[in-house]
This record gives sequence, structure tokens and C-alpha cells, in this order.
Amino acid sequence: MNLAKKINVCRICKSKKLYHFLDLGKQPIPNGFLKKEQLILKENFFKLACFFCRSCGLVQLTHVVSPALMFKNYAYIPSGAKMMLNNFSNLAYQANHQIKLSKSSLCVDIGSNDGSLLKFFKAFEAKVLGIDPAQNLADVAIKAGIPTEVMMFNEKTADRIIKSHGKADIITATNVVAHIDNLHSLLKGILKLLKNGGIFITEFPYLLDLVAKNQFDTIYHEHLSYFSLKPWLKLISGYGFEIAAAQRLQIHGGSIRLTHRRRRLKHISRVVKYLVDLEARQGLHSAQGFEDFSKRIFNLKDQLRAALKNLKDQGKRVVGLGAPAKGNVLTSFFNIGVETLDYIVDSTPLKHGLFSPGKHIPIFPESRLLEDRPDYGLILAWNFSDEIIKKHEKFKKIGGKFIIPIPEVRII
Ligand code: DWN
Repeated sequence: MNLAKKINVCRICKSKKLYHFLDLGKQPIPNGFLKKEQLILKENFFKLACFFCRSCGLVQLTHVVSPALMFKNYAYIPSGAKMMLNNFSNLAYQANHQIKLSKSSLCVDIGSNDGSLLKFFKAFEAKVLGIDPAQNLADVAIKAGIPTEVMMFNEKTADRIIKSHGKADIITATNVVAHIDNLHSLLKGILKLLKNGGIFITEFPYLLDLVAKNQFDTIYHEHLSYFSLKPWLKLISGYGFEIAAAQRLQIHGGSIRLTHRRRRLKHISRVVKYLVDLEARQGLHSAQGFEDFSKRIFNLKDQLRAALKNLKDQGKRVVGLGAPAKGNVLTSFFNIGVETLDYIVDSTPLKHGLFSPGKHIPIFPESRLLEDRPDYGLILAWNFSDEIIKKHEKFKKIGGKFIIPIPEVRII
């Protein structure tokens, strides 16, 4: 089976004018946490590097790893962080404000994971349906009372859903659009499934934040595309959608929430136009912008390695805080292994007793921090720094210090 395919056209506009930048080397799949007995087995590594499309501006990976390899048994759950649940509650509240939900409403969530978001829609008495390819997460959602179909969403499966559940008033897709290779099939499916007058709400990490805040470690095999509004507008307008509302969010280091409806206006809204112009000013519509970004990441690598070497030379003990997918990219590309981090602590029970992909750093429950009392915690889940630092108040009280690696190295 071909585990990865090389990309040579833009997945939105099919252009071949692709500018190659930021080669992060060969890396394992980012959520491929390993059991002890798997450490001796051969681990799959795949090239991790980016293209910038000179025609429409989409940033995408040069290789697409087989979804079956990445999403069959999935270790990431959004409900592991309070900030995520607050965000979902806010999304559902806003959606209900735009489309008064009732018992006859149907809300469909694409990439529904453990059903966290749909629970908030259910609270408005709407009918809900989750769609996710990960059987292990669908089982959790179904047990929590969220009906879930185990499948990938696309133009074909949309027909199946319409037959079994009817059309949707609201379709949501949070942190999943970037994972989808065939975006045209996704949009065709949404166009079919969405009732007239319905809304499609998506949320994804925003390229403007990723580049401005050096968030290179959010570039990994699960995320096939990295969106700015310029290419996104080209995609959705091709299917008769317009952006009715655009909001920048703090989550995942900086995301954007876009509410779409079938086109009514002749022009794009002022907010969207402002953001597209801001993207251009920040260099997101030119290859040079990404060349400069790559240089900043290599500098960051030198800074963090030097800071950690300095601490290790002083005999200090350092551990990782949070075992996110992005942490596996950072430790792999910056070549930080068990010679530097004794272990990682994480709040996700699914990850306890496992080892990080690539560097094979052992993962323990967070309670280990006070039991073991290391000197420093390198916050690999830097997008939750505030929540993590607040949670480990006692560690700080006994003299523990925190290292935040992104957007630049800070020790607090
Ligand atoms: O698109 C995706 C992004 C949005 O989320 C998914 N494909 C995969 C996932 O990436 P991630 O693993 O980098 O996500 P998080 O949510 O940044 O991961 C946070 C990790 O940190 C989790 O394993 C939970 C852990 N954590 C912790 O140990 N203590 C989180 C908090 C808040 C804590 O206090």
C-alpha cells in the first residue's frame, strides 16, 4: 500500500506553480504515540515540507500521508482542554443566534471526534449527528449520547447522510478541513447536505497567526493545508458560498471561525476584505514571506537548543509539559530527545504509558511532576500555556520553572 503520495498541483486551483519552503525533514505521523513493545518495530517516517501556490496562495504539504494510517485510531481529544470546551460552547451559542435551533433542526459535525461540540448543540434540543473516521472516538461519542457515523465526509457519503438523516440546518467542521485532501469533494458534499438558508461554520488555525508567531510545529502530516482567506475565498465562492461572518480566535495559537451561507451579496464583507489585505501586508501572498518565515524557524532552533544545553550543562533536569502532536514535530525537528527531556507529562489518559513518536520520550500523568520535582518544564502544548502554568502552581511554588518555546524562547 502506498503510504504517502507526492503532491505536484495545488489542491484548490490545480496550478503547478508551487514554491517549496521549510523542509522539516522526515518525521513520524504526529499522533503516532507508541506502546513500549512497539519501540523496537520499524517506525514510518515521511517527508514534512511545504509548498506555497503562486497562483491562489494556498500553503500545503509536499506529501500526503494515507489517512488510514493517521485517523483510524486517534489519540487527540479536544475535551482535554477547558479552553476548547469554552470555544465549542461559544460556537454553538453563536450558531443558535443565527439559526434558531429547535427539535426539528439537524446539526451535523464533520470530524466530530468525541462529540464535544455536538453536546452543546444538543443542549439547544437540536438533533445532532457526528461524522468521524476514528472508531475509537466514535465509540466515546455514541456512549455519551451523540449519534456518530464512522466515515470520512465527502460528496458520496453526503448522499448517504441525506438518505438516513435528511438535510442539515447547520454543518460544522472544526480543526478538520486542514486534514482533508479533496477539498472540492468536501464542498460539494456540504453544498448537497446543507438546507437552503442553512449555515456552514468552520474553524481552523489561521496562517496569519502561524507565520507571525513562528508556529512551525503546527505543520505536520495531519494538516495537509494551511489556510489564509485568499485561497479559501477562491474555494468556497466556486461553490456559491460567501463568508457571512469571520472571527479570529485565540485557540490553537490563533484560529479563524468562518460562517458561510449561500451567496446573497455581490461583494465580500469589510471584515473579510480587511483580513485579506492584512495577509498581503504580512507577506502571505508572496513566496518571500515564507522564505523569511523559514529563516526565523532555523534561528529559533538554535536559540532553544542553546537554552536547553545551558540548563543541562548546569545539571538541571527538564521535562515536557503536554504531549501534543505539535510537540512531536518540535522535538523531532529540533532534535530534542531523552538526553534533554527525562519524560513528558500529559492530561490525556489515552497517552499515559506511551512514548512520543520519533524521539520515544515516555509520557506520564501530570501528577508525576510533584512526585518527581524536576527543575524545568518545557511547555510543548504552548497554546495552553496559561492553563498549564495555572494548573502547576504548586510546581512553581517549589521552585519549578517553565520554558515556553513559541513564538520565541522564554523562561518564566
Ligand atoms: O488539528 C489538530 C489540532 C487542532 O489538535 C489535531 N489534528 C491534533 C491536535 O493537535 P495537538 O495534539 O497539538 O492538540 P492540542 O489540543 O494542542 O494538544 C494539547 C495536549 O496537551 C493534549 O495532549 C492535552 C495536553 N494538555 C495537558 O497535558 N495539560 C493540555 C492541557 C490544557 C493541560 O493542562
